[in-house]
Amino acid sequence: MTLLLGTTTVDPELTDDVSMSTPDPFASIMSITSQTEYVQRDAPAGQTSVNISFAGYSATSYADMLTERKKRKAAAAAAALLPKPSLKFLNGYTATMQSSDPGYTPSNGVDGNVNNLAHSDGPGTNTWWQVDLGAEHVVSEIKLHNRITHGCGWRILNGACKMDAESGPGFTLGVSSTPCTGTNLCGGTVCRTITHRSEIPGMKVPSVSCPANTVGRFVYVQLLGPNRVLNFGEMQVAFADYFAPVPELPEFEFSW
Ligand SMILES: [Ca+2]
Repeated sequence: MTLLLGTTTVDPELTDDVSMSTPDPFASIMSITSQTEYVQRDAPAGQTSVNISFAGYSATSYADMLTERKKRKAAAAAAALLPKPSLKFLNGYTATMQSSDPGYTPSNGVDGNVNNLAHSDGPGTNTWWQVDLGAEHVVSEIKLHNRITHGCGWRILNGACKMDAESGPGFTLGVSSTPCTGTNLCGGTVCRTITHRSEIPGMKVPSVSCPANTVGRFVYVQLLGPNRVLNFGEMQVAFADYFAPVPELPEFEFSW
């Protein structure tokens, strides 16, 4: 069986009838394709269905694909109308740390208590802590509740609890689609790098805004450079559901 399929200038927005009768899926495809360009494909003998996909979504009919596309656009439109997300405590989310003092687990950074500490197990290089939001989200704001006891909040700028210098290697707050690992710099978007005492008066870290449309699954604090001890009380994050952009025209892929 030889089949001719059109692959360009298809606009499903112009085809509102998603319940079109499709006794023959090939005929359905033919009915929605243009006449401007064709590719020739050979279907296996006896094959009676074709798989259609676009933007990572697979469907067994054009109607399914169109329904999914409309669902995505509606969800994205609804999300755009939601109020700006506010900072949330992250109880229940999973936190991990480059190293952890047994008495101060990474989960102390997301237990809703700004006073108890997540604490690295001694100094490390590019020491990090991160929380896993479970899926990609749009992250708009990060609030790190630093340790402010015994002068040890200054560790977030340099290696020592007591800090005489005005500045140090400092730290970053950021968002990434991939987790921080080893002694590497964490990836993704750095929302802010802080290196100077004046930026954290009284050792208190201000709320940090991320660039518009910052998307990621992991939110992290990372101390830059070697010999760094991380200790802080809690992280709060403002985030919203993420909807992948919907292409203006679907990019069809056909397979048998
Ligand atoms: Ca805590």
